[in-house]
Amino acid sequence: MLHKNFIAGEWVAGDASANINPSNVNEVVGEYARASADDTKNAIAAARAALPAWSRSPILARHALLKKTGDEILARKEELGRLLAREEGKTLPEAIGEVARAGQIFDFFAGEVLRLSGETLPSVRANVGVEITREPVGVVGVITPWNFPIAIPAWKIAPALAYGNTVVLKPADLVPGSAWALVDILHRAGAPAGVVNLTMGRGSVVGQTMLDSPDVNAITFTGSVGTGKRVAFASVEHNRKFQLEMGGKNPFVVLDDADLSVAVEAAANSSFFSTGQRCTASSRLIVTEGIHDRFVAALTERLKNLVIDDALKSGTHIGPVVDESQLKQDVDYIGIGHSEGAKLAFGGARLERATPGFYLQPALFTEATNEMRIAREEIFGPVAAVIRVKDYDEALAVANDTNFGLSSGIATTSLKYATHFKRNSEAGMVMVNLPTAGVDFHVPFGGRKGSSYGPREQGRYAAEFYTTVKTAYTLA
Ligand code: UN1
Repeated sequence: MLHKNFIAGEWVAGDASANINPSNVNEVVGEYARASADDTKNAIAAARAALPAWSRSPILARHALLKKTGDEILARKEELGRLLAREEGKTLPEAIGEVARAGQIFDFFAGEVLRLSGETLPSVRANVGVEITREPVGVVGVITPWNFPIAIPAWKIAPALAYGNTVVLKPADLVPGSAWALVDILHRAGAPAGVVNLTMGRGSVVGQTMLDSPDVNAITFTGSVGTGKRVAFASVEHNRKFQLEMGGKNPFVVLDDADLSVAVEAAANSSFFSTGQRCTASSRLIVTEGIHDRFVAALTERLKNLVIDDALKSGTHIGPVVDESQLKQDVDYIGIGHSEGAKLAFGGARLERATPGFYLQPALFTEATNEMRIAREEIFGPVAAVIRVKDYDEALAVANDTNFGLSSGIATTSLKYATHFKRNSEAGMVMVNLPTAGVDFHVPFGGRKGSSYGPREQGRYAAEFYTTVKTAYTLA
């Protein structure tokens, strides 16, 4: 069966592309239609046509749609988790967790619909009142990456709909399956025709058509720095609102006074779980010299015990890399680390498993410096570098010496250092004795510097992006 695009309330066929399982490249997860530029234009026109009614729809209609969608996602989390693990390669427990997160996000925004509010206040002029309300932005283009095939579409679409916008979703070409399932659920949960549209396919066709359209009022994007810049330039041209979540080069600091097992667990999770394919992953482990050798020895032991195998196999800790070109990038960076003089303390080899897939051993470098490319450029794979520092002050300076600023972490038992780090780390999200990745769904998400642009996503802060403020004055 061909999984079609969804435009103006209809399933629309297109050129088929095979969705391949990275744990077993002989297995086709499904056939998915690629949208053309015309399909994308039709989807944008449908979203525009649906906007007046949806933006004024009763809050109970919006609440019901989001609630029903969240309920179905949660009820089907095992099955949708399997689909997600098969198309993306994260382990089944990670995938089920991601699906649950998507369901909870819809649930959260179903609640937010019932709490929409504004402000009324007196004017500085006599007998004049002021009302401040939030209105939808309009047609929102949603462009999502391959590494969170359902959670990221959910955390963009749920607030978009809650605040009365209509949507055109372009999921990453590598993982259309979870996005298709999500749109199918929204459709059956009662989304009126045109309110949610799905255009799968290539960035150069679907994404570019969205960027060029004067009818797209806002674009929310998660992905690479390069594509993010293109979204930004095109959006400025059209006076369009945009929000970007891009790369990270997130530091995880380990101080002499850290609880070693807490530090090792958080570092292993930050750097290697989900195959290191998270923008919140930590690829720089900044370790003070008193604990350095013990930390490296314990982390290496931990890595030896990790099972890298088929994402669906029980007992697998780390699934495959998502595809051939990402694998090549990871392996290239391991070569670059070598040639820059870092020492490969563990891993980095390609692995053979029962099925042909993109299996890579986690790679841990030591003796790295913060100037090396492996410490400055986002790799987006299971590759991390330990940087040895003298003390906390140097650790903080190295942690902040990066073009990125998404998340950061510190392992310490000192309240003084934990407090200082929370205040002085130049990142949007700071974790104490916790992994840099793996965030809650009800609080703001986002970074600073080269990582992000525009308002935060998720939680109540999502309203900043998905609404525009109106100030109305009335003479009494
Ligand atoms: C997480 O760490 O829980 O693309 C979420 C990404 C991020 C999401 C990370 N936008 O990896």
